[in-house]
Amino acid sequence: MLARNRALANLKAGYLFPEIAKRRRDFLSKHPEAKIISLGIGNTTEPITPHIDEGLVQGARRLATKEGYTGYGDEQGMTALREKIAQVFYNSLKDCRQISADEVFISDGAKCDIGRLQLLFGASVPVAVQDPSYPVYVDGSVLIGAAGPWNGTGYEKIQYLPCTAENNYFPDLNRLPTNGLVYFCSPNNPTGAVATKDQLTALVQAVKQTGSILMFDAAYAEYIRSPDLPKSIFQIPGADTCAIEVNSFSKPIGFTGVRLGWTVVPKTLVYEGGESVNADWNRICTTVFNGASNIAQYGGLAALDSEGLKEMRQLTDYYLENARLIRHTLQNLGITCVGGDNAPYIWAQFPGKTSWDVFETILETCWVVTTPGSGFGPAGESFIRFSAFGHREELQKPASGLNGWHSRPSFDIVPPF
Ligand code: PL4
Repeated sequence: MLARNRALANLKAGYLFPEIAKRRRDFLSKHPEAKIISLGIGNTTEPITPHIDEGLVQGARRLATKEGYTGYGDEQGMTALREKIAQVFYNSLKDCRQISADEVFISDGAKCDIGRLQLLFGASVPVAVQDPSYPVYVDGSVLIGAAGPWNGTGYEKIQYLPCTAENNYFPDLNRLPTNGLVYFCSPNNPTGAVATKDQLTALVQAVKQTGSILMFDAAYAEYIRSPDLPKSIFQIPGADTCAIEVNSFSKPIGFTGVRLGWTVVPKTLVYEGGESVNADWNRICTTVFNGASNIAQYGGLAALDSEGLKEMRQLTDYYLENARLIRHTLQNLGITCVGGDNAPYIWAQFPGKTSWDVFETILETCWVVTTPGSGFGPAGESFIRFSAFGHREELQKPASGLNGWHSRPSFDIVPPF
């Protein structure tokens, strides 16, 4: 009988987000009367805005005409969309390295790209991640064999880079691996921290000095409101010779279900032997990916004209206002938290408790689903992530306290939160 892929056996328990969904279902089966508020999985809740929706509708209508019908498209995406992404998200940014359309690869989302990008580097690459971080970086590394089994505190061979209150959620760059792959996410999921230009400059220099490649996840860049904070790694000098950027339409325009993202692989990025990473990524995309949905790409094009960009701004403003309300509520309860000003996540600390215990308490007493910080890495223990993706009316009953989020006992009767 065929043996199981050993890498799969190395994965600890289930993937974080289905586990949260399961606990929510279990709670509801015991308490069908509960009106759950979901601030757990970072899943958008507001409708797709009218102009962008019209882009999708027109894209679908075209397919019903002889002139407009298209079947398989280019695996790399529509040229018009690649050009528009380069122009809107990079070439119009202050100090950004100019990006050409053939450095932009359209995809069905950042998560899928992160999985496929690991094929570029294989099983023998040393991997470093911010701790805490989006679980796909680590779980994907385990799947490809670049990480060993769980040893009780972390996966073997993964270099965890703690990001804590003590280092202001920016890691010690002396701990980067040599000739390795370094995952970095800013605005950060889950802490909400956004790296400054100086911090990213130091990161790029350290990555270059160690001969590594930086995998920069900018999925939340459109939540940045402070004008001095970089939205792309390509605003940092030298990044075009050491970095790849993944990004997504999920969070800025609610395409979590529609599925559309992109990756920028500069043509100036080469391996040790001088071979082009862009050419290899093109080879991988054309081999194991068949292109993003053409309807989704028409929606993406609509999102990048002036009306679409206005809607993107309004939608991200909406979730940022949710974040402000959540953070205000938590702070009024005396809970220490960060994030939420340039990111849709609030990172709240519950000293002396385990994340899963706090998760259960909040669920049972407040009917609020959150995400336990320990699910993002060892340094996330005793933290809870609150997502700002939710309906405003649920957060505003009243906005003065978590006891307004439901009709049952509340946080403030569960000391010592
Ligand atoms: C739940 C840093 C959320 N089932 O939608 P995509 O694939 O373009 O983007 C996924 C993604 C990429 N990079 C970062 C992210 O935070 C996310 C989405 N993360 C979360 O709650 O942390 C959704 C998670 C989804 C998943 O597993 O991604």
